[in-house]
Amino acid sequence: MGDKVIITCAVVGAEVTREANPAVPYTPEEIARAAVEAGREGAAVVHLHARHEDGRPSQESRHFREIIDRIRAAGSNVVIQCSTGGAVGMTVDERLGSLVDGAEMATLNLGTMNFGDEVFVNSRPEIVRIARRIRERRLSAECEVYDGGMLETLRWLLARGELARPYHVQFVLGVPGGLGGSERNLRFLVEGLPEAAHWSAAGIGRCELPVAELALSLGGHVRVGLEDNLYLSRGVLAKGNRELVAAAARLAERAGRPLASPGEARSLLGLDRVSPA
Ligand code: KMH
Ligand code: ZN
Repeated sequence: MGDKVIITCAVVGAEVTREANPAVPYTPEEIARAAVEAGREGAAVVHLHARHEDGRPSQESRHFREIIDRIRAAGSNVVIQCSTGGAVGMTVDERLGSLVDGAEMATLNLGTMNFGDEVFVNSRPEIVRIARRIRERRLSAECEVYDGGMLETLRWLLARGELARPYHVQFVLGVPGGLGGSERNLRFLVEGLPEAAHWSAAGIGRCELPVAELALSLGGHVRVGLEDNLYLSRGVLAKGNRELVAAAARLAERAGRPLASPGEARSLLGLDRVSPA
């Protein structure tokens, strides 16, 4: 048996719409239900964004509070990770609205990049500001890496003492404007980590499951979910996040990697060791 694998489910994100897949959750109730179902299928961590009723992205604290309360009220123990990436065009102040009580991890996006036809802005001073807030809130950072240069920013943050350990790294491959989801790219990124760290990989669009399979074979963890990909297979829409998590769980079984429970994920990721600000 290989090492335990943490499956993260990115249940909604900021970009995907119900027009593209009717299973995309919008309301706090729908997002919480999707997170709970993902947990039942084997996800140990849920990566959360929020939406307004009409589907527009929201980083409002009240939405995140309601989602987390509903997840816990349903008896789910999944690790809660809140996005500080939000949506393209939001200010950093808006984006930080997600860091409410009950969050355990928060994302830290490590650079500015083309994000489809838009620009996702994360200047170095903004990254430092978000990293400091994550630390003040005693959360564990998940560093989102979309391109090779972002590993240099990771190294820079560590050298300046701006990134608290333990942190986690998520390689997000396949965003138009970032590195594509190939084996060569994932190996290049893993080999470029500045120090030993837990890492996971997420493939956008049709490379979601191939990237998951690759990450499993390289000893990494895995992220799937409707934020990243709307299809279960070519031309077949996923009926929900649970189907994508179940597909990742099958790949893990085939790779001989048992699934980490939320409790096991907390200790693997050192969430119980997050140092005070
Ligand atoms: N919505 C993207 C622009 C994160 O969650 O931290 C950024 C994103 C990353 O989804
Ligand atoms: Zn996200």
